[in-house]
Amino acid sequence: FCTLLETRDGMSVSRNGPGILARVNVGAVLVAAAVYTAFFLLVLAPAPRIDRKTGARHFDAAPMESSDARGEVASRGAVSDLWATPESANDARNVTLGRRDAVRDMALRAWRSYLTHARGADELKPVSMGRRNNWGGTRPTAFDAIGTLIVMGLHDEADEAIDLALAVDFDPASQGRRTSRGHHDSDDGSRPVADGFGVSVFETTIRHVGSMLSVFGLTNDKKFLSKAAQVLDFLMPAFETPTGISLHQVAYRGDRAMTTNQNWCNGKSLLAEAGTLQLEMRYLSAAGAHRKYGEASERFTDHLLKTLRNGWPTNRENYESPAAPTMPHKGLWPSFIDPKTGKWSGAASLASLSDSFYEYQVKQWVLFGKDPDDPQLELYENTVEAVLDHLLHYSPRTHYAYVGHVGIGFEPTLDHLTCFVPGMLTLGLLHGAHAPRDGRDRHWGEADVATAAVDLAATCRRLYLESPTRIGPEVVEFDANGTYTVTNPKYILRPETIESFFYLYRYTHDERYRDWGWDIVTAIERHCRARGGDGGYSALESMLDAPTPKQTDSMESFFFAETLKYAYLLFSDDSVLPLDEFVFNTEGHPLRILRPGHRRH
Ligand code: DMJ
Repeated sequence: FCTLLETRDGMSVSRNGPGILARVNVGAVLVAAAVYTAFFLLVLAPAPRIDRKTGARHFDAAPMESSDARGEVASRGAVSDLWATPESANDARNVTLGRRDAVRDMALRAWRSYLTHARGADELKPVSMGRRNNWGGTRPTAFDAIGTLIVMGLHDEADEAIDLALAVDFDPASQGRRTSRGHHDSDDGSRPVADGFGVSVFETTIRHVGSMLSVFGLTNDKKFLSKAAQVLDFLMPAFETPTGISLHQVAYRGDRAMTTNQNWCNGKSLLAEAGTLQLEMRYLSAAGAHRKYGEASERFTDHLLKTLRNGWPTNRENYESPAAPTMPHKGLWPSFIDPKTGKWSGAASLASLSDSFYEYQVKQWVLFGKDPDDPQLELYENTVEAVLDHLLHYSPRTHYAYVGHVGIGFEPTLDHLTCFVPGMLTLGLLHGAHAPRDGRDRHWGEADVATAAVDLAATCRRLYLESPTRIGPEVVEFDANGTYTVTNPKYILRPETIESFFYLYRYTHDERYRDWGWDIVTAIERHCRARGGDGGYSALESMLDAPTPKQTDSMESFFFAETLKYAYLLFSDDSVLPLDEFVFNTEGHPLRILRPGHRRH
């Protein structure tokens, strides 16, 4: 694989947009759009080669310029006015508003379908139009939908979502009363969490607590702060470990809490879980609740800093297997941590076991006042240096920029989850995290970081564009020729790509990000809108199976909290949830930056 330095030459970026992709003459495209589109969809859509032995599907990736040109044709070729090439600024604005309203309609239909078929359940089964209680009756769909419905101006719907959310009783003292109340499948009234159900500390913090903190910021109503504290009180037993590093889950038998890590983790906590609670818990304390939440979450940060002071990454004492530490790079943390000893183990990536931990470094720095001496800034700077040094690769010949995994060596794996990285870097740029500062010795500057963000986002875009359904894969592996193989073709309505387009649009105001986002929205509408359903959207078994990929009858709550919200914001003005007033948690819940007068933890 080419290194970053070898392949960076010739690529340029400016604050007004990337210069890496050739644009075609949109006027000419418009004339032939309908014909081209039919032709493109039927004839030119990239067909995977299928390996007869393994069944793996390989893509002979096209050079970047031509793939983008094909994308212009594809994105502008439909009959709907929403694809029309605007002739004036006024037309352009109408197209954008039309797209924004189309996303709002998607949200409204999906929410109504949830209410009709699964009101009060954890999730809607969008195809069979049934209900699924796979989250212990904690109603993540209701919690995750509230903020999106508010932002879209759907206030009656938001009020109903709020009622459903507030009715879930997380009070630890209530849990023992659950069986006598026979509540679990009832749709109305207050009800505790399902008996013995293992509630994920991470998921519940980012979805339920994040939602309540966000609605508190949007409404200034303190009952949402109290609810956030109630949910966290339910979770607090998970922090009772020798190091204070939290465990994966809490379950209540009666009112007795039991905590464990996941079986497959061999007693370890995950970086993405223990390290992605701080934004919410610190915020709750800073907004006026008890200090214990922020303090409990910061024991993890203290441990990070202690590890750094103890000579990490070169001091082998920090590793569980000192003979073979897998993590040689400062700023890239191993994925597992032992909550008893604090020792680290495992490889590093910005994918599933670690992702949001990195996202929360810069977000904590911004949310808690952008103090230049905040250790979160230093952690973030270390991470960005290490990512650009060691994880960011460009495929030879085809020039896909991607963030892989690193353990003993580099692994050329690209996960959809890592498509949040361009957005994270762009947020850092927007807030000046990469600006030159006295006393900082960093060898990657703003222009390098911007190039990385733009190039990574372009790869995420290409993975969508080059798929037969125009939906991006969950995981691909690159080979030495610059070709990639889709190793996990599922699509579970993930938001990361459109999320990054949102940040990049706010930073550059380059309309291409809106066009790219619109392509994703239309692909979701075409393939994920539940067949046989009445408005819900379904995950897909394989994004390779055009023209009718199998729908798996699942609609995760982050489709509301993130995918639809970021799409809506992409087509909204900067004044809607402005990025100098809000920081989005990893579930897309906007936390209002607290002003003086609010106590800070
Ligand atoms: C969301 O729950 C959050 O964004 C989390 O950080 C990662 N995974 C999903 C969305 O893909």
